[in-house]
Amino acid sequence: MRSKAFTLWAGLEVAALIFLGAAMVQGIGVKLDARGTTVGAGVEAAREGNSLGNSGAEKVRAPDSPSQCPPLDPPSGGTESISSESALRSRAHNAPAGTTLLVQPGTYNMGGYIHIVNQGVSIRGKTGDRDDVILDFGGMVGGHFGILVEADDVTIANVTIRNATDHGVSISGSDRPVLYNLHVVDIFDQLIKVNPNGDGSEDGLLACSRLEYTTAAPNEYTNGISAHLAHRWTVRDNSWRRIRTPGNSPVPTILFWSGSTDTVVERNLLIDCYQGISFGNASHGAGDHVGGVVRNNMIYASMAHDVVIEMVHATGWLVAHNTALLLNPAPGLTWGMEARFADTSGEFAYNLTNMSISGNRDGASGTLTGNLTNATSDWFVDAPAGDLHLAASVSPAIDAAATLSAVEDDYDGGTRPAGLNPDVGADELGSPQGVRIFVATVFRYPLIAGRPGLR
Ligand SMILES: [Ca+2]
Ligand SMILES: [Ca+2]
Ligand SMILES: [Ca+2]
Repeated sequence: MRSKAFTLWAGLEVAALIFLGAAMVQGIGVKLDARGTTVGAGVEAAREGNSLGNSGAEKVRAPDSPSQCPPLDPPSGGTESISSESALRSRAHNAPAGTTLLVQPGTYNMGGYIHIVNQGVSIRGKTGDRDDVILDFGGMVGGHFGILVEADDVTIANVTIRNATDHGVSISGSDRPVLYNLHVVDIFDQLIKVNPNGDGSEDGLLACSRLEYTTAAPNEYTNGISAHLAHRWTVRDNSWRRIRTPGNSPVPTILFWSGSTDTVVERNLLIDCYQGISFGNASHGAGDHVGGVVRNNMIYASMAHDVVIEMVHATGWLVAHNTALLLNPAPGLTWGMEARFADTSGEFAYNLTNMSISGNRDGASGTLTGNLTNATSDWFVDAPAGDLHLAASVSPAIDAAATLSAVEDDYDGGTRPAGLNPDVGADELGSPQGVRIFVATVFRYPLIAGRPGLR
């Protein structure tokens, strides 16, 4: 059932698609930003001084940790046990619709890409621990493409995907994909890609996953996820690390564009990514993204960075209750979040950060409500480790927000408000850890009834 608001927005979506038409270039995920900010020598120094390595020693509590992400429900259809890479590729391509392949623990040195073409054929690590099943595609350079999904209702879960060329997982306009409890690391191009085939990809979920480069992409072309023509996708409870290029090209970590609509990006942790969350892109035109919400994300950057939340050729968005501590901005950059271009409108509300928020870059109409932009590292529990939970007694942020109907919980899944009012930023201090929502029938959209533009 669609609300009146949704129907109106659907009309805009159609207009956006018509507008995009020939301008949309499939497969291009890199941001072509006119700002031209570049950063040189400071990067390596920042890396060397960076305490956030790739080991398990990180102190920060990641949103994708097993303690915070419940296991999926058991497969509903038939299952097959898989214990070789040849069987995995063969059965992924040939198993009957609805089959779940349960992959036994081990490291699988893939001899080619995994190609799913039958509806509902899914791949799950058998144990539920993504570290137990490693799909190694042979190298960012000279290896194989990862997993290509050309069927609806496909789940990929509980595995590590590494060392692939092109993409770790590519969704060809297929609907209802579930990407869950994955570790995706060191992929030549976008780690996750959604291509604008047919009517696009509807109701996708990327959750409870860790996505990263060990150091950086091998060239200047990557994103964490680049999604074209994606509708009602949710990206939540993931951690993202070092999504960046050797030359610091302005590549967003989480990018939804090319006529995408009603994206939800929430409770993600971004550490040392060059850019963060983007709806729309400067290389496109009006209507690049419609609707959506960016809420309760934590973004920490000690390495060189550009803006970390940007709304570009995008309308009807809400960017609320995000926390961003940004310590190494590109030369000349004085703001960390922006709305850009005259065809862009939406609201920044109750974000907590240490850099300015530009609501009107290049004529944009981004309203600013109750944001705090003077945070310092000592406002947070352990900023050097990327833990941006509020330290006790950070008086400017505590209880300083008004209630937004679109933000009922916090970064931890705790209920807002604790105390008199909601706190500014992603953390509600003193709110108990919530149980993350994963009811099978509604998990793709664990949403709050009545939010404009969402169903
Ligand atoms: Ca579709
Ligand atoms: Ca409060
Ligand atoms: Ca909290």
